[in-house]
Amino acid sequence: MLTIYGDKRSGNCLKVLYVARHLGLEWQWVDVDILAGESRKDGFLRINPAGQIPVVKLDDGRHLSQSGAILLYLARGSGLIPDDPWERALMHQWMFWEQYSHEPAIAVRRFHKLYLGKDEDQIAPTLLEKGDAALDLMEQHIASRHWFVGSSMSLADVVLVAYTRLAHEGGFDLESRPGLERWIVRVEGSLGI
Ligand SMILES: N[C@@H](CCC(=O)N[C@@H](CS)C(=O)NCC(=O)O)C(=O)O
Repeated sequence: MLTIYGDKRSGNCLKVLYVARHLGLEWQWVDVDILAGESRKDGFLRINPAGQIPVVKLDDGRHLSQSGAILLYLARGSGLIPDDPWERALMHQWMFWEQYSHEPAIAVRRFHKLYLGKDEDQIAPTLLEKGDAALDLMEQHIASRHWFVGSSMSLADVVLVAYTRLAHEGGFDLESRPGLERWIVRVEGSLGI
């Protein structure tokens, strides 16, 4: 059975849960409280020296971290990864973009507001600018499409939806982005969330 170490408020951890459920894997969840410093304790650092969640433990005892690496491993051979090399490359393109240009603004702003309870004036304004730019780029891409890549849901949709569907908790406006709102409902429906 797969063991997922995570926090159910974390989009990066939820990505793993969404895919495990979608693929019908057997899994168990172990809560890790990052605010209490649990991911930085010796026991946890032995399974991920980077001190971060999510981490999964495989049946044979091996551990894997980084949500993108975990998803690519779990979803190997499934319909979530396109067979076509070009579409697969486009999926990777969106996954890498999410980690560098989306999550560091949208998830981090949400973390400041939701986890740390900061007021607007205590949060760097660049996070809002960068997050809005990411959401605008997504809206432009998805407005005329059903899925980010190709003709069915892929890991690109899964990683992008995780924090986009929670972006309002970071103070981002989704109502002015109707293509994104329609896509979120579509992906949530397919993932059963
Ligand atoms: N790129 C990593 C990011 C992991 C990450 O930032 N995890 C956060 C929770 S969402 C964490 O563990 N923070 C605690 C810490 O860094 O001490 C991934 O996608 O898995």
